[in-house]
Amino acid sequence: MTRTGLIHRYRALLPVSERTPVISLQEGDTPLLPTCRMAEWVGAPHLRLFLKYEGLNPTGSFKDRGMTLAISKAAEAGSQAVITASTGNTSASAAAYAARAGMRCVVLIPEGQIALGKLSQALIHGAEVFAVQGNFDDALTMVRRVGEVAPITIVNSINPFRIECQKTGAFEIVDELGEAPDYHFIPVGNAGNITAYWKGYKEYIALGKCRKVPKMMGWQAEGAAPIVKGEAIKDPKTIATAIKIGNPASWKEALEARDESKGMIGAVSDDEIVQAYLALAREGVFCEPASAASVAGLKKFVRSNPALALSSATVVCVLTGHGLKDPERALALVPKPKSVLPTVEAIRGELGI
Ligand code: AN7
Repeated sequence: MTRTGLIHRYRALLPVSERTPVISLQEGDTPLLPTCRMAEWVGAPHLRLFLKYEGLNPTGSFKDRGMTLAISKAAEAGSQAVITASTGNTSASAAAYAARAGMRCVVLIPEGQIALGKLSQALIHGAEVFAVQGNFDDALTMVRRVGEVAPITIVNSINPFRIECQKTGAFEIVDELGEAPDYHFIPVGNAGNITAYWKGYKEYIALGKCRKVPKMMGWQAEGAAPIVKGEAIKDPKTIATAIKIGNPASWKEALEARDESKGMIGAVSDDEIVQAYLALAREGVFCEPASAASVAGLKKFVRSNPALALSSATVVCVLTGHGLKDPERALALVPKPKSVLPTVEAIRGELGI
């Protein structure tokens, strides 16, 4: 199949017309990777376990799914500038799509708290980046206020076109499996993605494209788990900077996804996230730490649900962003390369072969 981008591919199910200019980088159509040893690693060896590898989108995260429509609709409305608050990936995506559309892009990031890859993307695409002396929630509050008074389109997930096109992730999973999975594991930060996937599954079952919907299993980082705790967190803490969010914009919708699907939203520790991140890397899949929260969540869930340990259910874990986004985290977890003399003997000596 030729890559066309999401707006062309799912046009009939999106709010577009012939008048909508399509701003695309051929996003979507990401791999649904079968796993090798991960099912065993999570303690449920018989699961049919798949990884929706969203890191292979054009800017390296799932954010491109929603951004293609948000920027296209902004262009259709004649907007010349967009603004977003971001823990990194939204800013990278907004910057790239705005560049493509020839629009000005303004980005507010929490100072010193976003991964290097993401920052470099926003800057290289020419976004006007401001490091706010505060956290993501402070930055989002500012974006809402600026959006109210200035002629600029907000492209955070409070922009409904973002969620609307992110739902295509669910379409792709069902299109590929021929049915919805039994469980859908997903990291939760601002809670837009869990909202979008749930919308996608519900639309597909209404269209008769699947006969069931999955249980939506959302995972926050323990130090940034407002939905699990039931109250906003003033000073969220986690190494998974992408989901370091204390007051999610789509909180209510995430609870609906959880409750309507009979799923759950839980929390995993930074250590559990790191262990999943490393286990994924050991089978060739490099995602960013926040993404590994889905797999860490699955492992934790299996521990408290012995029935799942023996089950052959179909499970999809979404890996939301590429590992290259945060090279500093990867390097902090592994030994540095050893310096050797440029001789065969030196290498053989080191390797013992
Ligand atoms: C890799 O970029 O919020 O629950 O500003 O980058 O839909 O927020 C990123 C979120 C998961 C959480 N994984 O998704 C941003 C931003 C990765 C992410 C999430 C994010 P939502």
